[in-house]
Amino acid sequence: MKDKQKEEGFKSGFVAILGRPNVGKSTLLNAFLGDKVSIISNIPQTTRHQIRGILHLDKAQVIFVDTPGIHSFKEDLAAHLNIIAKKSTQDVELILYVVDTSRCVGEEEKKIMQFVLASRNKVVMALNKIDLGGEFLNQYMDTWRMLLKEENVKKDPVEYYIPISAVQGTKLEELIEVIKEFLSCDVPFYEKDSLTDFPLKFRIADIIREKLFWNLKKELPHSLAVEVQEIEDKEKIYYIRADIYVNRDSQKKIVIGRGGSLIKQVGILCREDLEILLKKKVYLELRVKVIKDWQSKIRILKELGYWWA
Ligand SMILES: Nc1nc2c(ncn2[C@@H]2O[C@H](COP(=O)(O)OP(=O)(O)OP(=O)(O)O)[C@@H](O)[C@H]2O)c(=O)[nH]1
Ligand SMILES: [Mg+2]
Repeated sequence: MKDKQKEEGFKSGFVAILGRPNVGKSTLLNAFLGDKVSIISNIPQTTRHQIRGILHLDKAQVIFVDTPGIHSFKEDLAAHLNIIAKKSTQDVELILYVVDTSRCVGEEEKKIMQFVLASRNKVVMALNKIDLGGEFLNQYMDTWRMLLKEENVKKDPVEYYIPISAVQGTKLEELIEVIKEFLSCDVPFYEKDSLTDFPLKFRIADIIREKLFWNLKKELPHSLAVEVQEIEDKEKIYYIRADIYVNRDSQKKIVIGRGGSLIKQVGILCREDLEILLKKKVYLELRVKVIKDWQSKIRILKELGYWWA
């Protein structure tokens, strides 16, 4: 069967998209796919899952693995997001290491560089956000090369340094051509029409979380999670019920908003996206629940898909 599927010159493989929070990893994944698989916001730690997006090309299939941004906070959820990100570098052909050239290289970045180097993967460095001027582009390359010297590494694992803009689509075609060089399997892993294997329940929860992120001030998003409790397909309409978890009563008030205004606005935005995703009308019921310290409750982390055992 496999032999039948084999196509002359066909190549496929896995590529982990790795980097600090907020550098544009999910934006890049969506830009590659021309579709929205991973949620985006200007708040660090937006992505909380390992999300696979499948790019189908002529004679090639690339499975991109979007990951939570790596950082050094110690709280429970953050620690798990790091584990998810780091595990994603196992069994991949390539690490697509994304950096933000509009921000200077900080200590956190150096730790990520050390991790990337220690993982012994081949690497392509995507120097993102050049539409903002690329002020620190050279600093990233210099810091990386300095690390190689310090660690006495003779052969640079970064095989290409490519300045890109995920938002504007600059140099993405070139980047894909480069990535194709690293694919090593000769049969596809996924069917031709599949875009992602990210479970629908988590995808819907993430869409709701994205709209909450967009409507809330910086700190609160880290305190909330969304769990989809029910997805019912009633022929002409999807009925979806989801819970929004926060840590405190005061946060619940903020999420609901004055006279329910914020949650209503979030609901409207969610329905627009969900109806595109599900290709049907959607009835969405959102409830806000206070669960003190949900970030350290293993059962909840597992339910949310944030726990990697
Ligand atoms: N100007 C500019 N902004 C970008 C570019 N790529 C991403 N962004 C913005 O950067 C912010 C973060 O983007 P995300 O794609 O959510 O970043 P991420 O790396 O996935 O972040 P985490 O999931 O938190 O790790 C968003 O506001 C994006 O619109 C780019 O090429 N240029
Ligand atoms: Mg992300």
